[in-house]
Amino acid sequence: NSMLSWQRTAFHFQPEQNWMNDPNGPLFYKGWYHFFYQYNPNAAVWGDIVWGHAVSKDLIHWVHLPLAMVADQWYDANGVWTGSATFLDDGSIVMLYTGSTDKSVQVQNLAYPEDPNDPLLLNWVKFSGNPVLVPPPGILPKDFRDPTTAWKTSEGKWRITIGSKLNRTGISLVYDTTDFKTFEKLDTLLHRVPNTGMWECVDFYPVSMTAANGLDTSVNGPNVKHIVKASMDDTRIDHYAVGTYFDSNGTWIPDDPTIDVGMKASLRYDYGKFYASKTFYDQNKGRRILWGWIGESDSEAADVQKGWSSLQGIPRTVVLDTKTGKNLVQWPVEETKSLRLSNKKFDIEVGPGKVVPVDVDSATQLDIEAEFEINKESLDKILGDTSVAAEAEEFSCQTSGGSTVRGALGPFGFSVLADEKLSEQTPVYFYVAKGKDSKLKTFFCTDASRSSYANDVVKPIYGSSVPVLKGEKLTMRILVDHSIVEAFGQGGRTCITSRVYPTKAIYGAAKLFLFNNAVDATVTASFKVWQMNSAFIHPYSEDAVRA
Ligand code: DQQ
Repeated sequence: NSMLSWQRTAFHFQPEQNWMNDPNGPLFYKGWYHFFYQYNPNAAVWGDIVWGHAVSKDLIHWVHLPLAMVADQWYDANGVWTGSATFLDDGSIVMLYTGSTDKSVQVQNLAYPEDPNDPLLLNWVKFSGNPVLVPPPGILPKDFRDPTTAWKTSEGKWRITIGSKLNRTGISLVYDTTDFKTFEKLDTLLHRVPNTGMWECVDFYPVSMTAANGLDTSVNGPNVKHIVKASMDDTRIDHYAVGTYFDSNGTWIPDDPTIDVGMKASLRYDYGKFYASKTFYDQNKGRRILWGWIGESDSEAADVQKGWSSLQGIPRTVVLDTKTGKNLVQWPVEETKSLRLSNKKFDIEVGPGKVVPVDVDSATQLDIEAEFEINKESLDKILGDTSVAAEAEEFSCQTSGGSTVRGALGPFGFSVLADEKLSEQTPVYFYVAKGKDSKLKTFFCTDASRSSYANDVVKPIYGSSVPVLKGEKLTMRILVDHSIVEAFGQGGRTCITSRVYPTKAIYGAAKLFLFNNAVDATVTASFKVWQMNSAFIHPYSEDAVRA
């Protein structure tokens, strides 16, 4: 539908049409990044799920390939669901995925490439002995899905984990195997957290406490922490926690039990729209990369009308924040920069209550990197002024009213996808609040409440607090791509992805503004804005995949 066609993105991965959800089995093989995904070839809504497939040399420019796996067996007749890839010691690939059987029982199946010499991995063979795992005693038939990439035990076996639940307790089962055909269930669970419901798409991987590179999934030892991530079926949020893994019995415990996986206060990959994510180790560049499914925030009717639904977020490198030791940092893969066209540099002082148009030609495809500094006089004045109320304890992006509610030290940031009159806009901003201890706490938010005149759209205010260490300036990066805004606060400590559907701020009418809604503070913003090229995702042809 041409009325809505501006919503299609220019540099985010999406199929040519119809529905997409979870990322599946990402890997790098013989010079190509492979991306598989949950796909409905028949409609723009979930159903008839098979594996879509695409390849890229750089994680940005993709070529669509024929479907990798379809629902052609009794053990996946109701859907070829989410799965993960593992590289065996000889460099060959095994894929484990969930099948929803002809009776809608969730089972795990094994598949492998038909021709290991084919860099495109076009054809997949399903193991004749499938399924390789059925729900164990005590687990309901519809609560057993999404096997992880396998990692090595110290005994040299392979180990995987699979999400489930027991009543309202989210759990992750553990199995050991040597051949991916027969499995031995451990008596222990990787982890369990009461009152979190079904755990989908569990992810488990090591991160370095000292180095900036990523770690292959089997790496363990001193200076290594382990991340457990689970996608909460009830809330549709990807929660993670940092902790310690015990190889001897396949268990894991969080560093801080008060922010255990899935608890309300626990960490999230992203405080906006972001779900069913999965990481993989990129042996090509020694990094761990995170893919996340970005669904729509419009109505199903609108998706049907436009003929497609969902995007994938720009792949992000993920590492432990070695400065805090407590959270991950995520950042768009470096290849994203290859799309940057002309840039403009700005240094602007913005007084309290001011809005400044930023002179960039077109504002539908942007990469913005910005640094903010609150004027020292304003800061000292507020910190010394006892009449400025402590509010850090109460403030939250979601409930404190959004970007129009003015505090002493914020909000300030950018309004993206805004029309000339700011009747539609999506502000991405910092809010700095004084606490009862007279210390400052910083929040990073995106306010979609005025993002669109459309009335069939969810328009949330998203965000969270963000750690700011002594001496650090406030920094943000924003990727804007027609109907998606991905925001990275403080180098990727807090990330917020929003889907927005402006009706006026489209094509040439989309503008960029800098604003400072603080009552007392003057801020200086130093930033660069790049126009972003399109990634021109290609349909499959011999030419398109010629190396
Ligand atoms: N999507 C898949 C399941 C998974 C869910 C089905 C998460 O395997 O649990 O499309 O979005």
